[in-house]
Amino acid sequence: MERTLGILKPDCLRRRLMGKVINRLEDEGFAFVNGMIKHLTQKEAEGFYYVHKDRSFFDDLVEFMTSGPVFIMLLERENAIAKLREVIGATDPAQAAPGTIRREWAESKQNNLIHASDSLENAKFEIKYFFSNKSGS
Ligand code: FUP
Repeated sequence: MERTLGILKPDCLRRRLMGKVINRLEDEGFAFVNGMIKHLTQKEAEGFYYVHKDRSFFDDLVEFMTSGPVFIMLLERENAIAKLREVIGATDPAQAAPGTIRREWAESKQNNLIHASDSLENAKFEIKYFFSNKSGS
């Protein structure tokens, strides 16, 4: 079994889409190992998206990610990292494959509802970032 980190972003909570997205994740075979609702501080959002710090969209991304609470999910499934990426779809909802979460419900490249770790290395970093070692990674 593999673990990955997902985040339901502020737009997902504001639009009351958590239930729909969680339902979809469970239908895809993901088990919830841990989860928390958290309003990220600027420091937490900046640290989480550190790899993007030099990108033009970084400041807007941090502002958006701190604009309201998020739901941080520790998820488990076989091949969880790749499967979650597949289920959420491409960053830009307009480019995402039909049936993916972002294509179905997301509004824009920035307001794209959900984050998912994109590699084993990043999943380890991201799980530790929010859940430390208490819940295992
Ligand atoms: P993803 O892994 O699909 O979430 O996408 P990236 O890691 O490339 O980008 C992280 C977040 O930055 C995206 F979810 C949304 C935001 N972003 C923009 O706002 N504009 C862009 O052009 C690219 C990314």
